[in-house]
Amino acid sequence: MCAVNKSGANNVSIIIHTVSEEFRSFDSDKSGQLDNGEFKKMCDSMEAKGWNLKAINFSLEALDLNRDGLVSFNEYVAKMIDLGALDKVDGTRPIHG
Ligand SMILES: [Ca+2]
Repeated sequence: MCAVNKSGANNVSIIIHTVSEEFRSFDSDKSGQLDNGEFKKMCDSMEAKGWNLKAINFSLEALDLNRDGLVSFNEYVAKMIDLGALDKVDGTRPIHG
C-alpha cells in the first residue's frame, strides 16, 4: 500500500474537479456522456489549444471503452490518466517555468 498524504488527496480532488468542469462544458445536453457531436467539439477545442490528437490516439473509438458510442466522464478520465495528463495539472498554484 502506498501512503497518500492529505495535500496529495486534496490535489487529486481539485484536479478531478477541474477535469470535470471541462468535460461538462462540452456535455451540451447534460447527459453525463459526450456523443459524437459533443466529442467533436471537444476535439476541435483541444486541437485549437495545440493538442496533437492523432499522436496521443485521442478519438471517440479509443476512449469509448464500453463501446456504447458515447464517452462517459469515467472513460474521459481514464484516458487522461493514461496520458499522464493529471500528473501535470497542479490545481493549487499557477505553473511557473
Ligand atoms: Ca462509452
